[in-house]
Amino acid sequence: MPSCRRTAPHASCARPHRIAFVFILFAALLSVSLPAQAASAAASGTTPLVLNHVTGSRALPNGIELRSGSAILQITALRDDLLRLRVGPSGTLPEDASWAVLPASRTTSIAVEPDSTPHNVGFHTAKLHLAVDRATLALTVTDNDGRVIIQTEATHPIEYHGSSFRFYARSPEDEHYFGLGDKPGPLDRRNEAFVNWNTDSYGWQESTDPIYKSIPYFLTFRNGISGGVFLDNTWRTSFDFDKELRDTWSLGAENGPLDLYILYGPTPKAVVEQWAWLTGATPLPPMWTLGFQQSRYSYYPESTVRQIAAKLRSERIPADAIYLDIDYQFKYRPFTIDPERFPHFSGMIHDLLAEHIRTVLITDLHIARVPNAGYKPYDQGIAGDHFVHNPDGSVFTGPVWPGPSVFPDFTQTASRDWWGTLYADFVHDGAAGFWNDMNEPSVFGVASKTMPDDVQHRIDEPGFAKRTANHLEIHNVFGMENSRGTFDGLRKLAPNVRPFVLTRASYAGGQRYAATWTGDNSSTWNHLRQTVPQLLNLGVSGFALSGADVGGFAGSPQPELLTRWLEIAAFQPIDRDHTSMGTNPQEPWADGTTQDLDLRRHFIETRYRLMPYLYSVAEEMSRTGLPILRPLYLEFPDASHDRHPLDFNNGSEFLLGPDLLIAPSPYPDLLDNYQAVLPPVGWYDFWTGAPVVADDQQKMRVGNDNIPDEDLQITLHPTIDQLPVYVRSGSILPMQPLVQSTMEKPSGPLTLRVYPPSSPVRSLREHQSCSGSVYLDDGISYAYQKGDFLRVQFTCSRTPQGLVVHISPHEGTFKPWWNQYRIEIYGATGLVQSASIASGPVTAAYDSDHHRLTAVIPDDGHAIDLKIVP
Ligand code: NBV
Repeated sequence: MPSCRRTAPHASCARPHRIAFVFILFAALLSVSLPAQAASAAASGTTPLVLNHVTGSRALPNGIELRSGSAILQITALRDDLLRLRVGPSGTLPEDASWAVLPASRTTSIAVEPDSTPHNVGFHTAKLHLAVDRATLALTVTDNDGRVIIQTEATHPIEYHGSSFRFYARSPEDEHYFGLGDKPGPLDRRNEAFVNWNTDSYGWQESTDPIYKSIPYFLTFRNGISGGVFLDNTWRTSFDFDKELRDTWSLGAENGPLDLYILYGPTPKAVVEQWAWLTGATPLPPMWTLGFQQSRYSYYPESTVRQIAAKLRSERIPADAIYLDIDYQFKYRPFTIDPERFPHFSGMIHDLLAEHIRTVLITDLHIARVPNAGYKPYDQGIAGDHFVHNPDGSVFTGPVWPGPSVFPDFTQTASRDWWGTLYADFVHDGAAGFWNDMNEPSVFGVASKTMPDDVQHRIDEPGFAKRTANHLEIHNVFGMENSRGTFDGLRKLAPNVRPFVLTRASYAGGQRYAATWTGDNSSTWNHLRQTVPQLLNLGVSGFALSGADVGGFAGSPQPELLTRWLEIAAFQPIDRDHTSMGTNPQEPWADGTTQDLDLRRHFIETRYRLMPYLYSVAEEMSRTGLPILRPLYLEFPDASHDRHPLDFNNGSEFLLGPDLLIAPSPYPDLLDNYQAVLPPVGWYDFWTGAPVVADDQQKMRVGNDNIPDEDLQITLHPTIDQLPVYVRSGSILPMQPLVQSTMEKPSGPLTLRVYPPSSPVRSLREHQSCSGSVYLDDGISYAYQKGDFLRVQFTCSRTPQGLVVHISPHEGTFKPWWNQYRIEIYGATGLVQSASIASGPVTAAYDSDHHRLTAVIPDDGHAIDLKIVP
């Protein structure tokens, strides 16, 4: 019997030859889950529509149009490396509109060269070849080297069952799949099946699916070569990777368009950058969001919030933000303040700001249905007809935190715009960020946990036909459009301030509006472990700025768990300690020994010392879409001997930006030794500065097929006071003196940690180089877009005389906080003969404990070279 474990029953459970018994066995389930037409097709025994031959074809300037019986298919090239397939089963193509894809990208296309043989019809671009088998409609996309990027299943590539459809493709046994957002489970999606239906999933576990987000997009990886597949369909969609059918992946939807984008790398990085081209990159966040954030459900009254802020400072835990959860509100009504709990709301926010702590407010989307109570969001929303309707035209009401509630119709531009105005008072009060929770949308008291399927949403949006859609179509984009309304509203209210919005639910492309977190995880070791694959998959799915509740939301962590979690999260994009109502205190000083507190502080301090690097990585993210947290395969696609993706230990290792590798134990609660894999480029220990296993490094070379995987492994012994962190040799890492908040100006030089390639400075004879850069701006405004930023590039190169560190002149007008560089050259084995800059010799000190030479040189904005003669 076909298995659809983890998935709601969907059309993929039924191949044509299995349909009869599937219908009998799952009749009850199907009638619940399939859309009306499909269910009635099932009931009446309607034959599925299988698109399996070409009955006509027509070349288009940018692609090809095919007929298969009653169906029309259009395959076009948006770019040389990006194709789009649209299918209309009854002869009309679906509406050309998208919530996810940027209009400018969706409407771009390039000219293609038609290809036709007696067997195939298709076209090619400069990078890709499409061939469609006339006899079977099997589609094959290959690159110029003949490597298959995607190949549909040969006999039944596409099937319709009423309005539901399924698309089947071949899954070679060495192909791997990543993405689909933060769905729990292993990093590699192979052998799993998933459903996309945004769901409030308090207490989710490793096997729970679906959870909060729907990102119907995945990245393929085979032999170091990557592609990407995006099903732009907002209905309930499902993906199966080799689970139902061996050697097959499939995707489908219960309704809506078959609108598929096929991306081609060939590197995984190129795929990630294409995904950002298609759906947008995460915008540059305010710098404070990269600081440590303290939250709980809920800090109140006001005195408690002040105490937490004061304690962060007195315990010298660097921090940038405090979150106020739903209890700050009057009767849980969004956009209100409980006057008894928070008598001096704005004053409190400003007092916290004076302590360099910003306030983030939760603003759920459910508006309390309280007519004639002077509640502006309800009164205005009703007056403007901004709420979602029932089929009979009345306003839909469902219970959530404030009791009976109504829901803004976020698919109408005017209603989103109105929603955005609700933030005016809070912005005026000085709140710095906003948190959109419960936006799946979550509705209490019903088994579905959400709105009824037949609730009516009005689509009134540029690029879309104006129409009414039922909830099944809009559900998965509701949260994204909620966060979009928030983001756009904040842009209007404070045009020169970068908004920070944190959303729980979203859809593909939602990274344009909000950062995200993984919802209500639990305070268990397994959930700590889950954070890494979740955040990595979110990152390649576009959500490059994300976090998991540090310490876990449900339950209370043991002291060691909280310590470990704070250690690991210090290297993750959003570092927010958050917990549920009724749990034990979970701030860094909670429970544990003095050693625990010291360690927790130390790791948060390390994050702040790394802020120049972290912010520079965030800036790269905003230009390219590359995530802050990176899977090893992204940076090292061909590092393993057989070019499988480096997801060793099921993705427990991760990179922070391109240069830092963090290798926590795959089982962080165990004391056993464990193996970590280091891609073969040479590494330094971040903490001690020592080159890693120097002897072995000589064997390590990227892409050397002769290197068995064991040569990339190191054995680590876990202890609570150590988290293995390595720096890629050949990198230059900018770091800063310790501060207690990103609002505090660091005092002293900018440190540049120079990690020369391979062996120690003294013995090096090779001409090899290293590089890095730093990006800085005011951290909060858009002035950087007008040139008020700073970028400096650093390189090091080995010359016959020694080593030269070259620093480029400042680019941009922003004046940094430093006027000196402290250059630390790692891998040194002793004092050097001389160190000099153009104006003369400089002092270089040797520190054997850290295997480094240090020299401090001035920075006046011009280029400067530091020459070291060993
Ligand atoms: O607003 C309360 C919580 C919030 O703390 C949490 O982060 C969200 O994921 N919220 C869910 C609603 C209630 C959860 C039990």
